[in-house]
Amino acid sequence: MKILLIAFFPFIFIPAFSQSNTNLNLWYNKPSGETWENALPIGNGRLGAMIYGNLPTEIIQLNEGTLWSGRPNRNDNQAALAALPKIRSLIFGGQYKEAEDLANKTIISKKSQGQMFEPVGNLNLQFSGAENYTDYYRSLDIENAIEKTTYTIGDVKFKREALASFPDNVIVMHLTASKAGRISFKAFFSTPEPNAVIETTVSKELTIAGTTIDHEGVKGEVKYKGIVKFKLSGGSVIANDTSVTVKNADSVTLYISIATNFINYHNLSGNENLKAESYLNKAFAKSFSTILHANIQAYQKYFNRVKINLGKTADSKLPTDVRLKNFATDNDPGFAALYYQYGRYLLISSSQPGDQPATLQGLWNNKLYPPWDSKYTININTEMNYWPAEKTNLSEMQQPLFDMIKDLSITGKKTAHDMYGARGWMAHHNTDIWRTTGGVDGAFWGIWSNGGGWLSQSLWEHYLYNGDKKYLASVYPILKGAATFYVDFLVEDPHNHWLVLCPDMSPENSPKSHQGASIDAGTTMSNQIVFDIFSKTIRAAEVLHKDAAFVDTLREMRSRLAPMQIGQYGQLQEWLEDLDNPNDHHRHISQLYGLFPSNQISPYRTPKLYSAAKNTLIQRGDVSTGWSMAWKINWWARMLDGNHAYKLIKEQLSPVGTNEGGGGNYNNLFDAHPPFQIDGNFGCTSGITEMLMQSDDGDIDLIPALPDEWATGSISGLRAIGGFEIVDLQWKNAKIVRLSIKSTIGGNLRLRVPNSLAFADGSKIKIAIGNNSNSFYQTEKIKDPIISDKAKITLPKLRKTLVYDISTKKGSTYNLIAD
Ligand code: FUC
Repeated sequence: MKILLIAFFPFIFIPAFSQSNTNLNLWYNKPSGETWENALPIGNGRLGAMIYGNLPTEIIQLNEGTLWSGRPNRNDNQAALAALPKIRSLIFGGQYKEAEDLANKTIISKKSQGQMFEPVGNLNLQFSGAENYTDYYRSLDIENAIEKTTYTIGDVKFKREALASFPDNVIVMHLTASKAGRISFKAFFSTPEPNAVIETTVSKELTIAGTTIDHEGVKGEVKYKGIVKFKLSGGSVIANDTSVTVKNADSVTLYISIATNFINYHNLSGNENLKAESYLNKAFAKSFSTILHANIQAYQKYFNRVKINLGKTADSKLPTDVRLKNFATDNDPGFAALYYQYGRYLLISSSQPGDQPATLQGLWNNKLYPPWDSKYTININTEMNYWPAEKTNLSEMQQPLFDMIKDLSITGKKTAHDMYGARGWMAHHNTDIWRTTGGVDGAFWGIWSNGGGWLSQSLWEHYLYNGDKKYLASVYPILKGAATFYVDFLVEDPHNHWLVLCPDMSPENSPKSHQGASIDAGTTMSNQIVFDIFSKTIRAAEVLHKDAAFVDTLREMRSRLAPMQIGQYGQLQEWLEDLDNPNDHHRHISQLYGLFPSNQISPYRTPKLYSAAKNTLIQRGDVSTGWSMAWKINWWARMLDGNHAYKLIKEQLSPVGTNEGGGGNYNNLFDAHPPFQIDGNFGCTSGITEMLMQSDDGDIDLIPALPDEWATGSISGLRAIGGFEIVDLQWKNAKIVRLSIKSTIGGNLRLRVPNSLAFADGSKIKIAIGNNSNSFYQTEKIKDPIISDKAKITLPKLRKTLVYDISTKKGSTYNLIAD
């Protein structure tokens, strides 16, 4: 029969993934206790909760994405424009300290330094007689987006299940027991919010309501309302003043609804009471099982698009906290795959269309004064949050980011105008729910004008993945606005006559020669960002047949930008002058923006710069804060060095506190700066993708950076630019054995692979020649670097690859096998 099947259906592709999505559980055999970072996150984009799984008192820590301190406000400093000529001349004259002092007075905001993402509080469930329990287990099943806690007391087995429903807009917890009448608890709220009022209603609901706090001179005006309603089978429910008591129930479902008066960044006229009630009433009519099944379906629509299998070892049977401890020494490829998918779970859970983008902590914060306000740091952190979105097939999750960029293009227009006398729009290095765009935190950090230039590139990236010209036309004005700001803000540097930003800085680093100041002109990252936003705007205008004169201006100005430079230590210079210290281990390596996420530095097109980027990576070292290590995984993947990328994954996936110098993970696999910052989670998911597939350098490069540990594996569902989808990729001993790619737009498919492939019917594939004709794969010409006489540059020795061209039709799938 086998022979017969092979004879008649030689080209059937059997999906290899039936085995791969097992074990997508974070699980533990002890409760969270006091530690928030032990609790497990659930979220539906707007509502977030951390489930502690505690006994005798369960804690459900609650968040709502629009619950922020403050009210609509702006934080520009109107003194900037008048001071600009003086600041510029101080910088060009080398008087950095004086320039920074003046910038502190005139550019840095004297108002809000950004508002804070706030918690609602904790819903506590105090179970009577639950001090002594056995058989304890809690888990977060990221394949089904559900948290479960189970335990036994005496002869009764108890179970709690919690989810944040995408379609039903509520958080639900379902409590069951193996014997009737055994569920009894008291439910009550506790909260750090000082203005909260906690009550019960005649319908025996428990409510929390209030207005958020004032912060840095901005009055708190976000009103919120939370309602918990209890559905019992058996038993009774009694409402006291500020608590609800459930007695002797067979099962209980808690429906938790929260809403605020927030409509958008300039409108707080919503009715939090009506919204919270309406979500609640609609959901309460449904059973837990109806809500559960609808939720799994809604969630899996996104989650199931990508499946990954990197292999499995005995460690996969261990609790998650133990796997985390062992990861540095054990071979546990399944743990890396779990962490990878957890990143996708977290993005789906914290960034849904119509809601707010993922903050520094995604959607999860329990503090009234969270680290860095749990807002948006846009000189790396927010961008990193969205790196996995397109390539791991979660394109829709970018929508909240796109909405924020659109808002910023409006608020940031006034900032560009008032502070810099420029057209277009800009943002400094932070923003918040009010879309503030002023400079904050002091000149050392805040004199950075690339928030708009960097963020808006994701609008172009989205087009590269979907090829939708109507969409491109709708976002083109935002791209154009970001480019226009630079057209007006760039100035000629008097020494080299390049066009540079001034004032400028390289995120949060300073060269020794600047007496502690970071302020400068024409830093490498800024030059790269301006180059990219100009190039992308030019290409967008060309696709849309628009703005020929503006395109000419951008081309002309782009040609006058400073080239990248290789300094005396063979490093890619961070600043216009050769000021890098080879012993500097600063967490930001902003000049490597050009290597990733940008594609200006390439092993094939710019080998000298590529080699310099490698020297910089080595000089800066590996261990650092969480997000910095996550960025390094992406960089080493671009270096085509899978083993070095894997070393960083090991360093990142270690218990917090293990590495001297920072980073690590908490038991719930929240990435640690420390403290918790979610960018590291997302950055790692992006990095692992880059190890398996890259599509930014003129082709689709498959398994470009495999570590030895992942010599055999498979992945399905990744997206590449030009609308290609990796339907199935399987490799063995670091060679591709099967590959199936769907073309959703058509056009030339250029593949770079480690071994020779043929079509599944045995026919040959054309070896690629010349430029890739696919318009989505065009790369920009990069100026030759200026190289210091002292620099030693060793050109890279690249692995051998084969490059193929397949001309594809929209909607067709191409099946390839090892030849
Ligand atoms: C930037 C980084 C810090 C931190 C903060 C939220 O300022 O330099 O390390 O991640 O953002």
